This record gives sequence, C-alpha cells and structure tokens, in this order.
Amino acid sequence: MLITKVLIANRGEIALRIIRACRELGLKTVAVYSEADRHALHVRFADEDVCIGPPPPGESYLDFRRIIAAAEVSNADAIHPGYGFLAENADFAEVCESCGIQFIGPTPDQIRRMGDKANAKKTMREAGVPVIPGSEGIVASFEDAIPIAEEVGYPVILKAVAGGGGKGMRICRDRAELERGFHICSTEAGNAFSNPDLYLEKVIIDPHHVEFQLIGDTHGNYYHFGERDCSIQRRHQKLIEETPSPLLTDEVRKKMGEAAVEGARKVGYRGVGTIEFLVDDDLNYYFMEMNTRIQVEHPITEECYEIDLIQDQLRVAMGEELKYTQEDLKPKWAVIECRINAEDPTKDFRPVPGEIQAIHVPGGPGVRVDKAVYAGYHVPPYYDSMLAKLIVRARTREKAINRMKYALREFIVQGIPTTIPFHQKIMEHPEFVAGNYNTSFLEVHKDIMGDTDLSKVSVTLKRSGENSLKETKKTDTTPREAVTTDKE
Ligand code: MV4
Repeated sequence: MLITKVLIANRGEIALRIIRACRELGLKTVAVYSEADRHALHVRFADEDVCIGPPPPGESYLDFRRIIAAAEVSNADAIHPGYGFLAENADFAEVCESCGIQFIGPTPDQIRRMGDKANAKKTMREAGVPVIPGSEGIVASFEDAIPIAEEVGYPVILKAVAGGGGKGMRICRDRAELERGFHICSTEAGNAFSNPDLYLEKVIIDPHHVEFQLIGDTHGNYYHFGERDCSIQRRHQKLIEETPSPLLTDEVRKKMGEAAVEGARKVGYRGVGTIEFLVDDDLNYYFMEMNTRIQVEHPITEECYEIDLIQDQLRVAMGEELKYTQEDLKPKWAVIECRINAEDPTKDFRPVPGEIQAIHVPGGPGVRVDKAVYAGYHVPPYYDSMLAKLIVRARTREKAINRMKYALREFIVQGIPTTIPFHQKIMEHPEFVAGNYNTSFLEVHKDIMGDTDLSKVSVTLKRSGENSLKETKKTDTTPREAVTTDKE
C-alpha cells in the first residue's frame, strides 16, 4: 500500500483538487489528457502528463487500456478516478488491482454491490437503515408487481436495478399504468444498461434529497461528516448544495448519521462514500442509493467540518488509520455551493461551449472557488459544462446566503453565458431564504429560470480588466450536445 505517484484519471477542477491534495501529502502526480485538453490546467500543474487520445471520452478518459498504459509508462502506483468517468466502474477497479496498481476508492466488490440498486437496498435494510417501502429485491413480472403496489399504495415507482441518478425510472399511478409501465421500463433498462431487472417502491411525494458523507479506513473505523441538502436540482443535475440542511433537527441528523455509519460498517466500506436519503416533510428518511466515489459537492462538507476529504481518501488508500472520534466531528459553519455552469438558463440550460474571454473570481473571507478554467480558455463541447464551484461559508445560514449574493455579483465570466444570474435569483427567493424547499422547487418556481435577462443582472469585465457595468455581450456560439460522461 506504499504510494509515491498517483495518476489522476480525470480532468477539470477535480483533477486539480486531487493534484493539490497529493502535493500536500508529498505524492507525485501524473495527469492524463485528451487532445481537447492539451491546454488544461491539470496538465500544467501535474508533475508529469500523458496524452491518452482523441476528445471523445470513450477514446480517452473512459478507455481502460489507455489509462492503464499511461500508469505503466509513468510508473504510477495508484490511480485516483475522481468522479464520473471510471469512478464507479467495478471492472476498472478490478483491472487496476490485477495490474498491481492501487485503485483509490472502495473494493471492486463494494462498488458492484452498491451499483446494483436493489442489492444495495437489501444490504442497507439488513444494516438497520430505513428503506423506501416496496419490493424486496427485483420484481420478476407485472403480475408479481401488483400485490406489492397494492400493499404500499399507489403511486409507485419502477426503478432499474442498474439505473441510478434518475435514469431508468417510471412512475405508475394505478394498475393499468403499472402494467404498461412495467414492460416499457424493463425494455428501456435492458437497452440502456443491458440489464432489464426492476424493483418497485412507493413514491415519496416532493421529497428532500439529503445525503451523508461517510469514510471508512482499513482498520475498522467508520465516520460520517454530516449531511448535504441537494434538493435544488434540475433534471437530476444538482445546482445548489448546502450544509447543514435547513430541514433536519439535531435529533434526526444524529439518527441518520448513525444509520449511514452502520450501513458503511455492514459492507466494511473502504474510502469516502455517500449515502443518499429521501426525506419527507415529516422528517421520515429512507435510504435511496449509495455513491461509492468522491462527489462534486464534497467541498461544502470540507468547509463545514474543516477537513480534507481527498487527503483522507489518499491516507486510507495508503493504509493509514483515521484518528477521528465521531463526537469531535461537529459542523462548524453554514456552507453553500453554487455550480457555475457554461449553460444558458434562458434557453433551457443548454450547454454553451466557447471561449472565456475574461474572468474574475470572487474572494475574501469564507469564499472558496474550485475551478480549472482561465481567461482565454476554450470550454470544449465534449465534457461536462461545469466551469466552477463557488463555495461560501459563514457562521449562520443567513450570513452565508448574504455572502453568496455578494460573491456571485463579483463573479464575472465574459464570452459565454453561465448560471450565475440564475443563482442570484435563487439567493433572493423568499422560499429559499426561508429554507422552504424540496426537490420540486425548480418545477414549482419555473418562473425563476425562464425569463432571466442576463443583461439586467450581470456585471461584465472589460478586456482591459477595468470593471464596468455594461450589457452582457451576445456571443455567437453554436451549441452542440455535449457527450457527457463525467457528470454525476
Ligand atoms: C424516488 C422519488 C420518490 N419516491 N423514489 C431521482 C433520482 C434517483 N436517484 C431517484 N429519484 C427519485 N426517487 C421514490 N420512491 C423521487 C426521486 C426524485 C428525486 C430524488 C432526489 C433528488 C431529486 C429528485 C427529482 C425527482 C425525483
């Protein structure tokens, strides 16, 4: 478990984040990059770099053989997968092991176990974690589904065991819809995931998405670092995350955290992971899925608990014992993250690749920006459209929202549209400010994003670098559908 050199099988801000953590632990780094990322900062800041192929992820960041070859030529002894791409690919983790390269993450068996959503649910139920009422394991046929649906009550939801993150789901409001839906959902799952198996659950109406950050070492220690409320989502893409959740009470928080830790203990979980819960307005909570990777939104937990999750992840991989005590792990700050994407909120959040002509990022106390873009950088169309994560912390939620508003006002991106004006509107929204929101927030308040006029809310930066209030320039960019495989 000796690690001296880490290959980072990823790009963008997470690759930079991992490089920084390695540097502080005295580990050498190897960047891999596609031809589209030749001028990316992870390439510049790593100790070594290897070009692994053309822009499409399938021919570069997703190609096992090219990544293993890069690790072999550079003599890397470990691979950090980041998030997206190969982070939750059990076969890849297995190939790493068989090549004598340490996969920085859980064991292939743990990844596989949690990747099968029905199996993950069974494991959690056995660990005493509350799960959403429904089938025990897969439902083999429409006929088998009926009595279960009648027992838990309609509406029910069919989910593909190989799905997750909103893919392969179908809501059925009555028996007729269940019959039709079963065959459609199963066929779609077979096509999308090469696995037609489904399980069934009662629908939790307008749920909150609250997830707990976990870590386990190889010495039998398991801890949680509280929760993240990720209910502000659009089409299963998170846009804003915060901790602590304005929904939970200390009592429920403690119970959920303990349940999550028991879930991790049950599988002897190694490394960082996240247990996702659905929570209703009465604070009933149910296990939904477990993510066996570091997540995009991990910085809010780092800021809240004053820890370094990537360094801890590397320490666990090196076989070190974590020296926390759960009682000492207390949330210290109210933290909010806004994802700044190269998307046009006025055009259905369409990704808009192009050149960042000028950029100014906010700073000051309690402001953190994780990004890998710079002035003159061309946002490629092949990958995820996230440009930056703006993270602010303050002693209270109210102060954090205020700090976020000012930080957003200072955040200037010229050349391509971003989600900054959208976030400004949310920070001003009375229901968000009151902490009254669930996963239906953006559906219910459609008006927020629909008519956002960029020219009225954004400050732009002149090429000279001098601040000025002027209308946002309309740029002539031809948006293409991104091949997005680095998304969470
Ligand atoms: C649900 C649900 C309601 N009831 N399951 C969406 C993502 C995938 N991980 C599971 N999802 C949901 N599962 C039951 N039984 C509602 C959702 C859901 C959702 C969950 C979390 C965050 C945002 C969401 C948006 C729509 C639906």
